[in-house]
Amino acid sequence: MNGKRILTVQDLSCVGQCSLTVALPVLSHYGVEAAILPTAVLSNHTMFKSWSYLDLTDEIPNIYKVWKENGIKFSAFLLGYLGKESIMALCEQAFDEFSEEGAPVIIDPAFGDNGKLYGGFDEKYVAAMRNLLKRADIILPNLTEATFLLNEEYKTAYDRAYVEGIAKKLREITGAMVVITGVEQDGLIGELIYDGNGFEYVLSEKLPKFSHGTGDIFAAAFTAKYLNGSSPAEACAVAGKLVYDCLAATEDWHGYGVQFEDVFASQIK
Ligand code: PXL
Repeated sequence: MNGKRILTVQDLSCVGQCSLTVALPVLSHYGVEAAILPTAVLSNHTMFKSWSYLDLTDEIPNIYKVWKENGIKFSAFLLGYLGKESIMALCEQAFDEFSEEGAPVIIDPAFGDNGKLYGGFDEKYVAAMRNLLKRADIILPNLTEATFLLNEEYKTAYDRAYVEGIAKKLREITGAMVVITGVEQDGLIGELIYDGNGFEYVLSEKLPKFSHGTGDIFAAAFTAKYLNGSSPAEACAVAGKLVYDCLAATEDWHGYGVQFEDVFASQIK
């Protein structure tokens, strides 16, 4: 294999840019070949008032059978919105059967934001994700997901000791490098990275804007940069800047995600 071929496992939401519809263009933009395993097909993401949902759990074993016949392997895995607990055992099977040697597993738990679970998720899903994260080399929870995973109180006003305590506990239960996203300090926003040694913050200006799908953009850009040799802090800085630029390029919240196309188009000389 020339470059890195990553398998990204996430839902395919037909409308409202998130998950695979952002992971694919972002991974490609940063030079990583992306293969996909769609976990479900939705009419649109779950922040619209209603959605249809086709769970693909039953199809995945058929896909795996043929991947095996064709000797397909991956040099990394990026997991996002999985949707159902039944997909998690299938992800573990993929790590066992389709990994090249040393292929890193990067998991964004992708089940909540702003102190709440996304529609359709419950404590059972969170518990299953807590278990799956033990297979990860790097985890990318936002602060909401981090607190649900630990059964801790979600706070919007906090100090360094609070987030560093959370990062430490997540490291204890998963053994992974912990990258907590959406961390706010002194009016800035960014990530706290904890690899079991020191704490590293990657912070920059916060825009007074919110859009769903930005976590998926962050995860894809972070992963591509990391796979291409950037340190976790460098990968966070690039991914954070991309999210900032995308939010800046997007009008107010409209349900359709951020306009990353404008950002990428403006970079083409
Ligand atoms: O961006 C996270 C996400 C991914 N997939 C689906 C979602 C959401 C957030 O709401 O609904 C289907």
